Amino acid sequence: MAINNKQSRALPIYIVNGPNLNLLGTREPEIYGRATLGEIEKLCAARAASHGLTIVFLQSNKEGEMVEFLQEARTAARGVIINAAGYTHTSVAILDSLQMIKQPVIEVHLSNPAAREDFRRHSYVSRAAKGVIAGLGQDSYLLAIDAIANLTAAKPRKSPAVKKKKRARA
Ligand code: CA2
Repeated sequence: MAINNKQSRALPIYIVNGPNLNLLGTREPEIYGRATLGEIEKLCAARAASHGLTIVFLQSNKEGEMVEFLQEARTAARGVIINAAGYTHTSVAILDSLQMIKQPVIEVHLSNPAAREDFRRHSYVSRAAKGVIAGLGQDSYLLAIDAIANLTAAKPRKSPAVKKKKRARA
C-alpha cells in the first residue's frame, strides 16, 4: 500500500550499505577513511536526531537481503540513503527495488567513484536517485540525511487570510 507525504513524516530514514562496507576502518583508509561503519551509524543517528528523526541502518553482503530491506522501505521509510558499494555498478535487481520507492532516494559514496577506475563511472543506483553525494567520506551520509530532512519537511500551511489576500490582489 502506498503511503502519503503526511504519513511518511513520522517514519525513519532507511540507510542501506552494501558488500564489504562492514570492513571499513580496517583497510584502505586513504580511500575510505578511518571511521568504522559502526561509528558512521552513530554519527548518522545523531544527525537524524538533530532533525527530530530516526534511522534504520543495515549493512549486508547479500544482494537479496538488500532487496528485501528496500521492499520494506516502500511502506516503512521516510526516505532511503543507499551506498550499494560494488552492487552500485552491477545490480539491476537493486535498481528495480529502488524504482518501486516513491519517497526520496539519495545515493552516497565515501570515495568519488567518478575519479577512480572506468568501471566505477556507471551507477545503476543513480537512475533511481533524487541526488548523489560522493567523495566526502562519512560526511556524504550526513549531508544525505540533511537532504532527506529538507525534502520531506512539513510545508507550512497558508492561512485562509493569506490565501484570500493573494486572490484579492490577482
Ligand atoms: O566509495 C564508496 O562508498 C563505494 O561505494 C565503495 C565500494 C566501491 O565498490 C564503490 O565503487 C564506491 C567498495 C566498498 C568496499 O569496502 C571496503 C571496506 C574496507 C576496506 C576496503 C573496502
